[in-house]
Amino acid sequence: MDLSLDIDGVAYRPGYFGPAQQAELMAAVAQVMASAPLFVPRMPRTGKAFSVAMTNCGPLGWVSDEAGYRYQTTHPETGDPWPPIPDALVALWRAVGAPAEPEACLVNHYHDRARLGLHQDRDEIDRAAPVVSVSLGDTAVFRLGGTRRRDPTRSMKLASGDVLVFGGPARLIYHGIDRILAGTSRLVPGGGRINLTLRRVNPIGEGEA
Ligand code: MD6
Ligand code: FE
Repeated sequence: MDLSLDIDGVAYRPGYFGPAQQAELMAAVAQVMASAPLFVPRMPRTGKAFSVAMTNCGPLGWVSDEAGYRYQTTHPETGDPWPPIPDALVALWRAVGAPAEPEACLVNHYHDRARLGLHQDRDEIDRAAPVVSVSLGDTAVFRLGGTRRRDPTRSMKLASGDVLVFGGPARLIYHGIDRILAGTSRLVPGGGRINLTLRRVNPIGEGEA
């Protein structure tokens, strides 16, 4: 399936990964979570817990706590380096035609009542590369806005196997998760939804593994 960005910088490819590929991805992500356990990020300053639990794979991982948002090379609780990004996700990133290898893959886990407020992905220094997202498990109600917080938003559903890419003019659009439609999939052990987002953090040629 073609992954080139639409004119507005978004590529939405429902069902990009079929059921068998989703099961393989889920097994690879379970391995990631076994070596880098899910943790609960906290809001900068207030320390309020996110409703989403997360981990990372790749040379860098995104973390958030009282000290702020940042990318770092180690897990905040175990102190270990993040495990490698599963091959199928690196292949997806390459299929998008991104100019350099991915440096971070965020793994977000949503239980039934978890949500993620409207945000921009702007903690990366290199924003020339797109952000590539894969959804697994329960369907999410996703909110997609514009590059300004006050821009109108629309709602769409992200189901297991769907791929969403934000690049070019859409790289900094506001987006979030309104809610999870519990019980819509049986892919994730114990239920819920997992979202994987692949990113480039540093400009090409810097921080190269
Ligand atoms: C989620 N996704 O789907 C959250 N960010 O659970 C994101 O925050 C996201 O899907 C950047 C690009 C695509 C995304
Ligand atoms: Fe995001």
